[in-house]
Amino acid sequence: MAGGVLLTGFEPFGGEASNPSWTVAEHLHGSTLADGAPVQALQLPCVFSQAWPVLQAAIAAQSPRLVLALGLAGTRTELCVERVALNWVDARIPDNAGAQPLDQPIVPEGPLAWRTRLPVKAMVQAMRAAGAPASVSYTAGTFVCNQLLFWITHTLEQAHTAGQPLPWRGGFVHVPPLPPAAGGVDLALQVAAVRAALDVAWADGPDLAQAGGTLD
Ligand code: PCA
Repeated sequence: MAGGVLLTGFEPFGGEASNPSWTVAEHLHGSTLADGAPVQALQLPCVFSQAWPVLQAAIAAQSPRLVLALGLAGTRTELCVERVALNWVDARIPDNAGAQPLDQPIVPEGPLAWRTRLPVKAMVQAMRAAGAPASVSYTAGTFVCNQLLFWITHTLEQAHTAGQPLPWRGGFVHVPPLPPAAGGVDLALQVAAVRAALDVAWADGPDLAQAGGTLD
């Protein structure tokens, strides 16, 4: 599995019975990308103190070349490729261990935000080509998902700042609910979209130089 793709999803949280982010990741477990790279799926606890340590241990054990974390954004209606992670936590609800950190940095000495180096616009284009609604997002929220993306990007940017080659590449995609939830996107479509985005991320080409962003 060394050199492959590590695709994570989260366990259910907030009293829900399931989490589509894990359902999608699970469907891709054991598959291979267009150029043959194996995909390994891993479920992460929705716990502030555990999500990154569990992912870190899997990275150490599996030495993936690409890490893509998925999480549910229950009120979104598109797959959202996250561009930035904020160095900030403000939990609206307790995590699965009952922790509810309010208004605090994740890494007190760190920068306010990091960006992912994955080609987010090209990934969105691939998702749309697969027939799924998708867009670039500029906020991953202030809960466990944002914290995980912050640790992913913080780790990579520290290597970059130290002049080291990146040990792996990583990013985050928020998925919408599944039907029949309002705004739900079909499981097959979500799976196809994530797979298409993985192919693009794996290829490691330049991002699309096209207009994007938001004005609101
Ligand atoms: N979504 C939450 C945490 C776990 C998940 O799937 C979030 O967006 O932070």
